[in-house]
Amino acid sequence: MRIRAADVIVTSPDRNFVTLKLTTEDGVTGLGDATLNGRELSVASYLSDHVAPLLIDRDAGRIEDTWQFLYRSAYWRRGPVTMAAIAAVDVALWDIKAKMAGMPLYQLFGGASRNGIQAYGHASGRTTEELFDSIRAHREQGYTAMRIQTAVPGLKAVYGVASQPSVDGKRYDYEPAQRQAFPPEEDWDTRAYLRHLPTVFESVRNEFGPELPLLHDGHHRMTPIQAAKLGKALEPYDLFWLEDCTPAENQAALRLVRQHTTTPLAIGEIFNTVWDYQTLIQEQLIDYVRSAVTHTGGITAMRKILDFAAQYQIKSGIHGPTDISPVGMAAALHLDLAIHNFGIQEYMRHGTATNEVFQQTFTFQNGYLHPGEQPGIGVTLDEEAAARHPYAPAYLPFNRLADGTIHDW
Ligand code: GCO
Ligand code: MG
Repeated sequence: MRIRAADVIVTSPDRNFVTLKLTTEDGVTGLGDATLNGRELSVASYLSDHVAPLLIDRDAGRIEDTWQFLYRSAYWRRGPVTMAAIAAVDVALWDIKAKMAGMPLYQLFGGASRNGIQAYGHASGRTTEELFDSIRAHREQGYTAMRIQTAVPGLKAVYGVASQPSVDGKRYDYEPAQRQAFPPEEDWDTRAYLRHLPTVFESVRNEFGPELPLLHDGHHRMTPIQAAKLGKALEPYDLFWLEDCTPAENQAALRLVRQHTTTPLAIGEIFNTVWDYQTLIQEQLIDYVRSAVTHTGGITAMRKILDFAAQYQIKSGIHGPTDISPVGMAAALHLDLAIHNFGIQEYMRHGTATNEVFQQTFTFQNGYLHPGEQPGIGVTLDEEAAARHPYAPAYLPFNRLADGTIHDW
């Protein structure tokens, strides 16, 4: 079955998304997510200028061969733009293959290994009171695990903390990228954060008890020794994981953190190939793999990373913020359901406009996600609705210290 068309659709319902739609000679379509937050148009160009022309007349069934062709023939390997583009092609081809087989995609991976996929939500607050309200609101929505982020005394705004409860007064979600022409500037002070955070976890445990799985994202801001200190300080509060405690490109840094703390570690949302995990997995320096299907070369590559991790008792924690489109989320859910070494799935729900553009069969009930039983990945794109939301420039923020130095964030 030959590929006849490869269309790149950029749309901005609530936020920007880049989607690849492949159509075969028989009219079967497949979707892939190529959204790279704040750099969306670079992947759209990579796909439409350099990849789409190479796909026409290729056999849609040759997924592994197409992956290897795109990865190796480009000569310039790895990198977020390349790997997001390859991911979109890969997921679209898996979608087509599963539709042709008449099965939901997870069946092609060996079928379900569990009944549902435990998800964690993003509880946050500027104050303890707001944080507690957010935890309660997430519980009402069914979440059984939560990431905890708060403001830090003395800092104006902290990434990952909702700036205010949204209109229904119940959701405390934040949007990673702001629709503005320049990245928003935030301030940062690691010592103030290290002093404050353990007190937040202490009050959450006192209020909500020992059972609720709690996660935290350090967002690459600490040095190895600071991360080690935080991991140790948080041990009494029994975290499910501490995420991105140091800038992730230095894998060896995690050795030092690991020597000092038993707090489980998760890393990898900015990684894009298995090579970024080589030391971390082989030396068992982490507990959870955080890559997104969308940013890591798709399902073909993600399955290999997770199988590698499984040999070392390392589990999945697939990235699922709002900048992963419903197409990228659905792809993750089919993997989550099928693999043995599933850990947890991040799930920040999308807004109404996004759900109108991307119609989904996946469900979220009693804290568990399920990809649904429709053949393929279970997402359709309403192209007329997509056209009503043109691209709008949006940027992630960045950090400066009190003296003006740019810091990791
Ligand atoms: C997370 C993240 C996100 C990312 C965002 C970048 O753990 O969900 O850290 O908030 O920063 O997805 O685009
Ligand atoms: Mg993160």
